[in-house]
Amino acid sequence: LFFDRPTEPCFMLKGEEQAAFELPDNYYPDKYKFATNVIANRFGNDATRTIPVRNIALPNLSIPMQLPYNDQFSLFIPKHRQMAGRLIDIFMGMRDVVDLTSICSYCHVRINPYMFNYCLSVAILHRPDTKGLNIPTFAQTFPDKFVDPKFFRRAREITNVVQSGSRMPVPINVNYTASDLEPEQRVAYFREDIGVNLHHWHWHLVYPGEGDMAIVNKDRRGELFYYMHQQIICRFNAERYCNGLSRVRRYNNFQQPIEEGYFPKLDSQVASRAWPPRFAGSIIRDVERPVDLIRTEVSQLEEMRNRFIQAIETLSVLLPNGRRITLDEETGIDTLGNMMESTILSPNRSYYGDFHNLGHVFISFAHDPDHRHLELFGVMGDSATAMRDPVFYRWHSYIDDLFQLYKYKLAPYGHDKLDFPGVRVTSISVEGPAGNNTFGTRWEESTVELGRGLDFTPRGSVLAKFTDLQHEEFNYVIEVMNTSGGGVMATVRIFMVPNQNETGQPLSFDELRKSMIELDKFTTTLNAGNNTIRQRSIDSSVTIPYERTFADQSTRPGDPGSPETAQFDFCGCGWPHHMLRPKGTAGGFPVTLFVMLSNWEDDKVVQDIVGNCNDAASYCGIPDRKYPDRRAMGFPFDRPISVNSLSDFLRPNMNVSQCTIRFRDVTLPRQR
Ligand code: CUO
Repeated sequence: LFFDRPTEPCFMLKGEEQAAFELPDNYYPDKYKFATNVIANRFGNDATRTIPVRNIALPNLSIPMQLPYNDQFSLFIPKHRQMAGRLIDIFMGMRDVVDLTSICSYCHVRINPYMFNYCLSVAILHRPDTKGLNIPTFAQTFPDKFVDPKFFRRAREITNVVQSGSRMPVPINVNYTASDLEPEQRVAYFREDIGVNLHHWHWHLVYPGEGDMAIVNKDRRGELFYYMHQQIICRFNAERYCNGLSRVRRYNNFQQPIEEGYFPKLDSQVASRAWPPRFAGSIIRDVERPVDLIRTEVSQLEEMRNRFIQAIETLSVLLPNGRRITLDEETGIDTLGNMMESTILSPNRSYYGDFHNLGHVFISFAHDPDHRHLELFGVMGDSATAMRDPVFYRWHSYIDDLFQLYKYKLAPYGHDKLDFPGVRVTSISVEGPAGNNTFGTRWEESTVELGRGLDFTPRGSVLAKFTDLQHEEFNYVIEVMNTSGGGVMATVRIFMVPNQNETGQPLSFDELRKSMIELDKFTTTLNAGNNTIRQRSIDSSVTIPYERTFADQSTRPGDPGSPETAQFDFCGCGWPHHMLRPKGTAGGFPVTLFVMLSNWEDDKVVQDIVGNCNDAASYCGIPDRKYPDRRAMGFPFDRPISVNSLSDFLRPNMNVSQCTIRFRDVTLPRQR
């Protein structure tokens, strides 16, 4: 119930079970106290179940309560992160679920709803007694961060006029933020995809940078910050090539205007404000906003960048005590990831600063850096909305370039790392309804339940109908000859890369290597002799199925409360499966499919990985476990190597095939 209808008081909240909370008298906020009896009668009568709340000694909530109830909340703003860190600590510190419920019912009506939702989600993901609990999809709780506000007017109309059960789905506009005059609009289907934005929000939920060390300090989280965002840029560049756009230009000159404008056309239901736009040609300026406790200059951003580059050039990091640590091959990228983001794992935050987060802050306040117009931050200030804006990709391209500076410092992989003696991949191909070695894409129309995010409207289901990109499912078929003298375990690594840029020019090998999109990674046993490996696209280690992205309740397996159901609900982190590959073109967009088999003995991480959400590990890792591959993320393409072409790079345990992605401009309903 705490996730439903975020701004409705929890003593009147009723979900599927028609339940409401019965609060101790001192829990009612002042604005309702005069009418407590009336309210209790009014809503208590409707509920078939009331949940009594234990009257606990309330902890000091003054820090999280500094954020006004009706403001925006941003993980990129240091002060907001501190407030959230305190609230997470409070939620984590509750003795049991009853106390947690109690403090939540007190906070729900007082704490900023975005911050409350974030902190409670983090606590539920990490408390031993709540792991596996159902967290509704963020898009269901806060649909205002994902859809055109016109939807809400239609939804209010339909819920007031038509009984629940007879309501037709309300269409959500797509392609509504710009006209064809704006070239960036050609890739709006990617930037504004609900699943893509949900993935990004979930990733930052699973990998917070602030708060309890036990929550932040996850295996290789700094490296995963680098890799997951690097992959987003690869994917976005491939989409651009398919749409006749050049690769993203990195945003690296902070004195120059940002050419791209973005007008989000989103309304914040909590803040009752439209998200501010950024006009084309905006320049970031020094930010001084006492209200957000931020005072920072553009020159500081430049200084942080220079210090970061200096660390890479000397392969060493200055510690607060004046000593230096070396950036070694094994952990260097992980350290740099945490330094760059930054997180509390940064070895010296006061010196290297908070470069990436502050970039989001500067850009998101470009329209009102000193708060003179009392405006809130733009979409770049929120991990649930940042990917909508073209400048997100320009910023992260630059971030990625800085990480690549480090990768260029590393020695290329030699035969010892790349070869798998006795194993020869004789072919890789794709079979599916679109034809051999062809990926077929099209539009798909689906519905998602958004009723639980509609505050103060009549109860019941409200389905929203929306359209996104989809592909025909396919199989990879990999033929392998094993002459190593017996059975052997292998890791299969599958990547895709565009053959050409938007003008049809081939990519150089170094560009190609940095453009490799991971599609799947799995372990298999090779018998002696010939092997045929068939892998289904739906089983990708990168993606989660549509049902998990949108937590479509009608397809939940098992009984409520069963382990399968908990697993189904829990794991929203994962690239949305409907965006597995780029869109392609009507004429067929040429790509190279690459496969490598590596020796599992060199890759393995010995651990038990039964349990929740272990199927989208490539970009999200596995909860409470180590990243399940010992190699560097992106291996074997994470390091440069001086060869001229992909064919020069290939070893016997690798192979490629030439494929095409063919897009049909039709919209089909989603098949369950
Ligand atoms: Cu995910 Cu910049 O980190 O957005």
